[in-house]
Amino acid sequence: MEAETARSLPDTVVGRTLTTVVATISSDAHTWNLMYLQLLLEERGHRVTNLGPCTPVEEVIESCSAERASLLVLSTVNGHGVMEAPSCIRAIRRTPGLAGLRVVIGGKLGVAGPLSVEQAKELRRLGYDAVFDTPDSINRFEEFLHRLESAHRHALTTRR
Ligand code: B12
Repeated sequence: MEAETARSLPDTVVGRTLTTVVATISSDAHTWNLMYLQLLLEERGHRVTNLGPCTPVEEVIESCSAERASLLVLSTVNGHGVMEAPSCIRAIRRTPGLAGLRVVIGGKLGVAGPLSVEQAKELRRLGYDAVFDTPDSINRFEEFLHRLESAHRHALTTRR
């Protein structure tokens, strides 16, 4: 019965489990940030595909489409994020089938500390659902996840 219900959903939701992809931008070679996020998501019971460092945007798109992911978590710390993030989200939002994908980005996006309010706002305008690059980013991300998990649980129970 549970499997039937899950198959009829538009995304891969089983109970409160989200199907997630963790990736970075194509220039970024840092890996422990990705491992950290993978473990955080797995500890909350979510499925994670970690694409590793220097991820080409084409691979991110391919993986999110193939996995029918609900959430893409982009992490970048090398300081190039602020430059690469716009083209990345434009390519994702242009892709048929990924309109409903939640996409967040975080880490150390620039080289001068956290982004300005305007820079973060511009990234959200381009299509990111949230931008996390302040010292309290993990707490804010967990609050975001909590809201997303509740919304998915609600969607599942109302479709039964
Ligand atoms: C190890 C390291 C490297 C290693 C990486 C090896 C590897 N396999 O990962 C090597 C030597 C390859 C490297 C290279 C470079 N690095 Co480096 N590196 C580091 C270092 C020392 C530690 C990074 C780390 O592993 N941290 C542990 C993880 C768990 O923490 P984290 O990355 O900070 O992530 C946390 C948060 O940022 C946040 N977070 C991250 N992503 C996301 C995403 C979301 C959604 C959320 C909610 C939160 C979040 O949560 C994580 C847990 O708290 C940092 C300095 C430091 N102490 O942080 C510099 C640092 C990241 N590197 C830096 C730089 C500049 C470089 C180089 C450009 C240096 C150079 N001139 O060549 C290159 C870039 C290479 C490339 N192509 O990307 C700078 C970035 C500057 C900036 N953004 O302002 C840093 C901050 C050093 C510094 N103070 O200048 N680096």
